[in-house]
Order: sequence, then structure tokens, then C-alpha cells
Amino acid sequence: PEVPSAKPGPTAPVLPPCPDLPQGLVGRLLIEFTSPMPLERVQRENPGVLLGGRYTPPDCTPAQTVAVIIPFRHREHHLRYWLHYLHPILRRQRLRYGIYVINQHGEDTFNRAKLLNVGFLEALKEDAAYDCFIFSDVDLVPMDDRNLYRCGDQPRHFAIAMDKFGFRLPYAGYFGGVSGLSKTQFLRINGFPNEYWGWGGEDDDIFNRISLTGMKISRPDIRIGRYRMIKHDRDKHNEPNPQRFTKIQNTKLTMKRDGIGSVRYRVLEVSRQPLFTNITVDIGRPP
Ligand code: UDH
Ligand code: NGS
Repeated sequence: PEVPSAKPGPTAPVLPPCPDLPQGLVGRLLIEFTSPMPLERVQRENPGVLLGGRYTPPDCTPAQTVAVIIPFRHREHHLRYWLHYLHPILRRQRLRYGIYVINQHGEDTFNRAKLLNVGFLEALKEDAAYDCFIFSDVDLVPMDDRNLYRCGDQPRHFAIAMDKFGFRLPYAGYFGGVSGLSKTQFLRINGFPNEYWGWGGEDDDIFNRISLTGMKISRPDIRIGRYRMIKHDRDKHNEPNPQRFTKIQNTKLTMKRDGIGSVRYRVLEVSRQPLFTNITVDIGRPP
């Protein structure tokens, strides 16, 4: 009779490293937000995405593991467009990634940068392998898949040519919309400020942190870093913050005490959806 052999079953093949320049990118993309985008359709069109919005290329081993962090409240219809456009792009870019929507609980004043800090910590709790963090507004979709969502040796600004600014930088120190920092770079600036409640200035504070630490912003070519923003009215409970102008004058003093080392919050729910992980969090309210 046949004796079962002790040899192990088929082992997983060792995949080659993903090429520095991904093959199969298409370049300029047609982006529009006219017809509504049902979530079922987006799910159907992205069968390779795993629960919680995780993806790993089937044919190569990426150098980085990327957490995409989205600050969020009441923008479900924007999120559906974002997922519809971004999953295929990130897949073509051969990224190993996860999508984290950080949903501010309640109706107190919105705080974008604090939500991004929460996203950094919570993504690392989900997977300690994350070494690159892309912070993206929910209403910004890249118009070119050569704008690679990964980290480099300097903090990266991706959304440099937005339609609403006539496809130009609004000012040299603009760091808003979509940006990316490695774990090391993020920790070097003590993360992002937690004390910008309401609209404006938090991205300038992050720019200051980067400059004050002696790092330089890296940006794609202006012809590639193009974005469409989904048009929307001003949200409730995100009024312009009147303190923002004085606050950005004081980054050098405040960045030591206010940042990833001092962020306080309470996670209320972690829910793994088919195309993203939804983390609802109580981040408190302005003092
Ligand atoms: N965000 C939410 N919910 C909110 C507020 C902000 O999800 O209630 C998130 C979202 O990811 C958004 C980002 O935070 O993309 C940045 O906030 P924002 O969209 O308010 O900033 P933006 O500069 O708009 O895009 C400011 C108001 C513009 C009014 C223009 C009227 N024509
Ligand atoms: C600056 C804001 C930034 C903002 C940028 C673009 O003035 O936070 O405008 O705004 N800084 C301050 O207010 C100190 S936008 O045209 O997108 O509404 O990102």
C-alpha cells in the first residue's frame, strides 16, 4: 500500500519584487462625477480587493505597504466615487495597500488633522507592516495613474494641480488635499497637529513641521499631479477657524507638545467593509 509521504505540499511561490515603474499604467484618465455611483457596482468591479479594503498584487512583491487614510464625516456619495476611481488605479500601481476611512463621530466641529493622526495609529494597529501613509481628502481623484501613491526619501505632496486652482499650486507652501509620509518621516515631525478645529491652516502647520525638521517636499510633475475635486458646498460644523492664522505662526513651539505623541481619542467602532475599513472615533471637541 502507498505510504503517505512526509514531503510538504506545494509552497507559495516567491514573487519577484515589483518593478520601480509599474507596467500597465494608462496615464491620463477621464474623471467625472455625473451619474451616481452605487456601492454594489464598485464592489462588483473590484473583486480582487479583500475585506477591509486590502489589496496585494498577485504577481510581485511591493517594496512598501501603504495605508491610505481618509478624514471623513457625512460624505458617503464622495466616498463611492473615490473608491470607484482609486481601487483600479492603486491596483495598476502594484501597491500593497489598505483603505482606512476615519469617521468623526457626532456633530462637534470637524478636525481633519486629528483624524489623520488617529488613522496613522489605527492603521498600524491593524497591520504593523504599514510603512507608508497617504493622507487623502475624500473628494480628490487623481487624473493620471502615473502619480504613484507611495513614499520616498522626502514627504510627498500629490495634489499639486487641482482643477479648482486652474491646475496649478495655489501657493508655494501648499500641502493640502493629498500627501504622503513614510512612518519615519511622520514620527520625525511628531505627526500632525490635533488642535486645528474647523477649516483651514492644518495643512500649513504640517508644511511648517516638515520644513522645521529640515525635510523638503517632493512633488510629481505638474502635468501628472492633476486632480479633479468633487464640487460641494461648505459642510456644517467645519467653519473657517479664526485662530488659524496665529496658530500657523507658532508651529515651532507647538509641534513639540501637540502631535502624534499627545493625541487622545476613543474608537467607537471598527467595521471591515468590502472596499474599506471604517473606523468611527470620538475625538472630542474644541476647548
Ligand atoms: N470632511 C468630511 N466631512 C466634513 C468636512 C470635511 O468628510 O464635514 C473631510 C473630507 O475628506 C474633505 C476634507 O475633510 O475632503 C477636507 O475638508 P473640506 O472638503 O471642507 O475642504 P475643502 O477645502 O472645502 O475641500 C472647503 C469648503 C469649500 C466650500 C466651497 C463652496 N463652493
Ligand atoms: C489656505 C489655508 C489652507 C487651505 C488653502 C486652500 O489659505 O488651509 O488656503 O484652500 N490656510 C489658512 O487658512 C491659514 S481652498 O482654496 O482649498 O479652500 O488648504
